[in-house]
Amino acid sequence: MVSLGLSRHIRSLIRTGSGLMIAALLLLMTMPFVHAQAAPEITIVSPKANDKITGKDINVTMDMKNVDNACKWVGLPDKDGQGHIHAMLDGMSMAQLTNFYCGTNSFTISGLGVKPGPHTLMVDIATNTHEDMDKTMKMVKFDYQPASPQAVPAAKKPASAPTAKINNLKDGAVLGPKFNLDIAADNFTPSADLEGKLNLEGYGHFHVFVDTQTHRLSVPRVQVLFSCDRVRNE
Ligand SMILES: [Cu+2]
Repeated sequence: MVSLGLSRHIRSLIRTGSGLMIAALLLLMTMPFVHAQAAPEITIVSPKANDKITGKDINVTMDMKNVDNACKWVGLPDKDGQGHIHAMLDGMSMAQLTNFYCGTNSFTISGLGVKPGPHTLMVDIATNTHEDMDKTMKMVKFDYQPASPQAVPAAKKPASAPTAKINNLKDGAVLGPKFNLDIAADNFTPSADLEGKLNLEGYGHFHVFVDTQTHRLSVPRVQVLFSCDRVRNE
């Protein structure tokens, strides 16, 4: 009988190394088909290559695929299919990060401190813990020619070292699931428009972390990171 002979043959193969491989193959063939998570993708819709931008600021629109970019995921542990946008102007490091963007496919980069002439915008998708997904990186070169270039303000040398303080939260307060944060700073002017531009004494922005003892961005598992100037500054 052919079938008997075949099964005896398979049994004898299974006793050998090659038989183990066949057994593994048979097991794989009987497993339900599992869809792999489609890779996140980003494309820059505007500006287009070599566009001349004559407005005050740089408006950016993107198309994103296979990523849920809701702001509520930012800072949580990494999860496939979740992430947000990192945008960098004329560089590829944290120093040129104009900001991160979530919950939207468009954003505006302030023209403050951007010199007229050619510039390169890079965008990529970052994981919840702000790790760049290098394979998603896209770039576009454009010509920035505003009617009136915006120079950065004069540096403000602080009288003493800048300090930040949290005004509205007490140690041990029970909060959630959402809470507002009221931060103030002395000897410091927060400016989102200067983010990712050259350092300017007396100016900067806030980073906010929850559930971490570290303030180094390279350390993974930072729970929440926001950077902005939309806080009360007294
Ligand atoms: Cu990020």
